[in-house]
Amino acid sequence: MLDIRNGIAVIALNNPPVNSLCHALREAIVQQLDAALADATVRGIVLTGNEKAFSAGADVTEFGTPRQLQEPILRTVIARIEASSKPVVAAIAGVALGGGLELALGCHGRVAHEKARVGLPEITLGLIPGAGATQRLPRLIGMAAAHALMSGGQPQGARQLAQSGLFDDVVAGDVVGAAAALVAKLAGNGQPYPRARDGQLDAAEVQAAVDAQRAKLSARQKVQPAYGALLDALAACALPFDEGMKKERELFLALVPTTAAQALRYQFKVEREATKLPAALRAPAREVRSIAVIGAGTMGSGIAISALDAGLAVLLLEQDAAALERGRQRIADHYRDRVAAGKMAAQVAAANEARLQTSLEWEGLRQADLVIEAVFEDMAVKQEVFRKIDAHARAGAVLATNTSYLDIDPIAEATARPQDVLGLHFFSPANVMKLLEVVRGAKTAPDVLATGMALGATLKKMPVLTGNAFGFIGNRIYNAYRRQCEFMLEDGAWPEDVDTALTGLGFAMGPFAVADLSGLDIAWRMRKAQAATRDPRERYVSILDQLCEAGRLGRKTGAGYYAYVDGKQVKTTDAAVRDVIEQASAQRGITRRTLAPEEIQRRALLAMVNEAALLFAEGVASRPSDIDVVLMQGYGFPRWEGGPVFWARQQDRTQLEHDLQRLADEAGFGFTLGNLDPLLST
Ligand code: 3H9
Repeated sequence: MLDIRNGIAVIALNNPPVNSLCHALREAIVQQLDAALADATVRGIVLTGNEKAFSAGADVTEFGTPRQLQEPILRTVIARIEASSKPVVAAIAGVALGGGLELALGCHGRVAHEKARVGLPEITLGLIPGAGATQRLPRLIGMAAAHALMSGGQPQGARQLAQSGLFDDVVAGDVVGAAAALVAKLAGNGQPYPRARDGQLDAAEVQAAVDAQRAKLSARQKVQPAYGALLDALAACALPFDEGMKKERELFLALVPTTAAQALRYQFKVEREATKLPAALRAPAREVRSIAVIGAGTMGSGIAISALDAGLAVLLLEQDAAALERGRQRIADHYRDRVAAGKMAAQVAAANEARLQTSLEWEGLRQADLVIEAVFEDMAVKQEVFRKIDAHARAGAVLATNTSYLDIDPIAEATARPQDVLGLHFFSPANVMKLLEVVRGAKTAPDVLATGMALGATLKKMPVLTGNAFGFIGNRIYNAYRRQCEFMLEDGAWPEDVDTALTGLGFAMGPFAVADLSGLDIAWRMRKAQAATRDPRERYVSILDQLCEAGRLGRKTGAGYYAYVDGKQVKTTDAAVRDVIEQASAQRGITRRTLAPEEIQRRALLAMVNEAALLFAEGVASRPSDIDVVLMQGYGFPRWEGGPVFWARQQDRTQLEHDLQRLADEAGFGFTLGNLDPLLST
């Protein structure tokens, strides 16, 4: 049934939750359009969605399936709208993303609500827009603005784009009413309806804009096929419109099956899954409106900022007045810098800061719904803190430890309420990093776990459930990866060989540059603590210990694996470090050899896959894909590689097993080989 208001048909897209343009919705649009065109009482058409979404674009679950190609495909729907004998205006509220925005671009006019957000996020899925945006948008808003929207992939506010030429109007109130008024105007003015495809572009300017952008492609963009393809599609704006459309289609279809696009679609799916607890563990969360953070160091202050930004009341507690003052100042500086950089309105920053209380007294804990400890990483210290928390927190409060390695059960047992205790492992800087490992102890109650996951969502983080095992998911895999990289130093590589190979794979930094940045002494302290229980038959690489003994603790001391001059890393390993590494090789009886980047990359990935298999078998991760989410969100694993589990699934199985066996042989005593079956078949 057509909804006709004063001679104008309103077609409202209806495919909850976000109006993704699945086949059934595409068919429904065409049917309604045909009905409106056939109805003599209808002068024109408003195409709209609902408050939350005009449309989030193509249905990503259809990609790579026959449904995606089944007529009417989105291009057909848009062409029908564009050729309509009655004017069609898009009324946009909520989000208009990807194919959703392309649908609006095919209309004869566009009216947006000022709070609407529009964008072309295809690049984040390893694709380019495939329903005409690469050809229509530059003709409407120019090459540079169109390229920025497509290559950035981030949605923009309609108000920001009000002057761009994308919208005919941006309104504060009734968007459908404003669109209807535009329809009436277009229907009555006797002029041809405006079409984005008719915009004029100068061929030489198109080429110059594309050349300029191609020269700016970063190394990370060059390894992802979509960035180059986007420029090829934009270059086709120099061709007649229909030829340009043909070129866009070819490029889009070629990208859909690439490994990068599959990996990015996989990440889209598994990131949403990871935030949901497995069915058996679901329970209603406890309410959290105020939190107390114990420890005002970098981590504690970061957690406090994250909670303040999310609208929670925060009590920051310290035992030392000077440390508390430093924490308070760090938070104040953060807000001052955000405002100065134009990233936060002064009123918002002031309101956030006003919700912060600081204290040296434990009594204040009584008001907190959730208490989180971020003190020194030492079992005895943490247990002592938890005894105090237990004495002061109100009954029913959730008690969290922000440990990155320690067993949370003895920490929970320091209280009389272990069922209320869980781990919340934030990553530094805690107000920036999205990953939050939510650690389940032996006695953690389901509603406490649910509260941890819900807090993650409140803080706009990616909460992932993990079992209580040394290093949880992330640090455990990272340790296995780093250990393998140390083996490669002994085998013949220099730190820069390993780091360059891994940044070549897409990591933002290699493991040795990361170690220097975070300080080698953290790992050194842990190694010393483990020395007594380490089996001497194990392959143990002592290079890091020797660097620390020589006072090379990383960037902060001006030297670690690398030397630093004026804070800048000297790219090649200096003679002193080469000596240490060569001696380590000689002591193990290894004749050093050159390792090709491909070997370095493969061995690093294999080490991760093996550890993933082990920890999944132990139940530390509840889904294999959670491991990929953790590595991606917390450790800079290249998104377009999908994660170690995704990577392993792309490999030839026989070769993978053969290479893992070799990895085990080379590691020697104590290396456990994981069983790939459960990991790769789940
Ligand atoms: C494209 O359009 C290609 C075209 O150029 C060419 C075509 C030929 N499809 O994120 P949320 C689901 S590519 C299917 O939790 P929020 C999502 O999985 C597409 N499903 O909520 C989730 O399901 P579940 C370009 C989708 O409020 C539920 O909706 N578009 C799609 O935090 C709620 O999502 C994009 O890349 C979809 N397109 O955020 C937009 N979108 O409940 C991607 C969402 O089962 N989407 N779902 O877990 C987003 O950015 C956010 O989902 C959005 C809502 C901002 C819309």
